[in-house]
Amino acid sequence: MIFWKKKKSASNDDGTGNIPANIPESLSERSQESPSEDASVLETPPDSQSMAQADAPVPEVASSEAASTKVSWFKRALQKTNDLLRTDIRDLWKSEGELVDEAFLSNLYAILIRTDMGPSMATKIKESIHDQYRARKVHQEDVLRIIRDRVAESLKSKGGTLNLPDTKPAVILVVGVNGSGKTTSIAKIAHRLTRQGKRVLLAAGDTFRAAAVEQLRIWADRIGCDIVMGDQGSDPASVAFKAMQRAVEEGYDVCIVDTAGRLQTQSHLMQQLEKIKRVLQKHVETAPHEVLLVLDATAGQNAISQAKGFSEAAGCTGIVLSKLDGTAKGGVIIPIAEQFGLPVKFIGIGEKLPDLQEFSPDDFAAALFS
Ligand SMILES: Nc1nc2c(ncn2[C@@H]2O[C@H](COP(=O)(O)OP(=O)(O)O)[C@@H](O)[C@H]2O)c(=O)[nH]1
Ligand SMILES: [Mg+2]
Repeated sequence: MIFWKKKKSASNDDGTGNIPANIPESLSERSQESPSEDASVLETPPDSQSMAQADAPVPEVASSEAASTKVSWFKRALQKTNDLLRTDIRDLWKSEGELVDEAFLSNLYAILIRTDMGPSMATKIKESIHDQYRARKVHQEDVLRIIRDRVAESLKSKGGTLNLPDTKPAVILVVGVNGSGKTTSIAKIAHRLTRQGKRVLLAAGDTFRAAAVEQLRIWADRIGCDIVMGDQGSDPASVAFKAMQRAVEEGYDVCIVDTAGRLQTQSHLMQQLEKIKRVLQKHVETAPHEVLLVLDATAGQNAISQAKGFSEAAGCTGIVLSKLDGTAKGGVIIPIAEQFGLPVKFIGIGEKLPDLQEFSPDDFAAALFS
């Protein structure tokens, strides 16, 4: 078992000179003296080489915008969806006011479905427009307003913040399928909490792949928080145990536990998750205080719906919807919020540390259909 302390310098070099896939860029040339104060370091995205190896999208957003207002933040997140909607909806109007007939309504329905908002929401919107404007002419702004209102209404009370106790340590367990964005989201959450003045300890519970541990270690180093790691292939529950022991003894505010990707059908891995939870509870009876399910917004509605059983089996308490920047189907958050019955705690819109925001239904609806 290795206890990782923040080092003054570190390198990704694995001896071969290769940068492992899927991890933030090398820290070898960066000063780690006071990383949490150096925004430019914290906001630097992973380098293009590791990104290409990971076959993931390169972030398109400028980090300087990260501090802008929440609505514009959501606009960035939903830019692709917003572009699609605006172009397609605009195309419905051949003249200033368009007659609301069957053809118009079914064209509008088809556009809404393309955002992945799901048939139930799209039907509600279609019916609202039908009821209010049947056989009359409707303007584009009125349609957008109705869409926005219905979406905001259905998402109301579907947002939520982290529900952490005042007692130390608060424990967050992060679960989901492979590649959904667990480790990156952990880094973003740890960064957020660290900036709020909390002492955060990470537990590298994905012991299957050495690169997964290394990925989290580099993030920890960059954020300036501590990490507990096990050897590759070691029992993730033992990593969780050591991390919790340390978190309690050394008075950390928050302990965040990373896990390997798993599916509900992999019963041994589901049992392993149960074991991790039991171990956490040995130290803090009420732990884990949050079990966050990370869902990849680009995975498509079916893949996401399949995670419902997993969410129930794993006792999830909230959702992190990652990679909203990479999809024109940002409407997917609507069926997610409806089907899972869980609050959407955060949405992710990029690979950098500030690219995470608490989910706000009103801001989201405003940004999606502005
Ligand atoms: N564009 C984008 N990429 C993301 C986001 N979150 C994670 N990723 C990328 O998705 C890939 C998988 O993420 P990772 O955190 O390793 O997933 P894990 O296997 O669930 O731990 C990596 O290349 C990340 O950089 C996001 O919000 N936006
Ligand atoms: Mg991971």
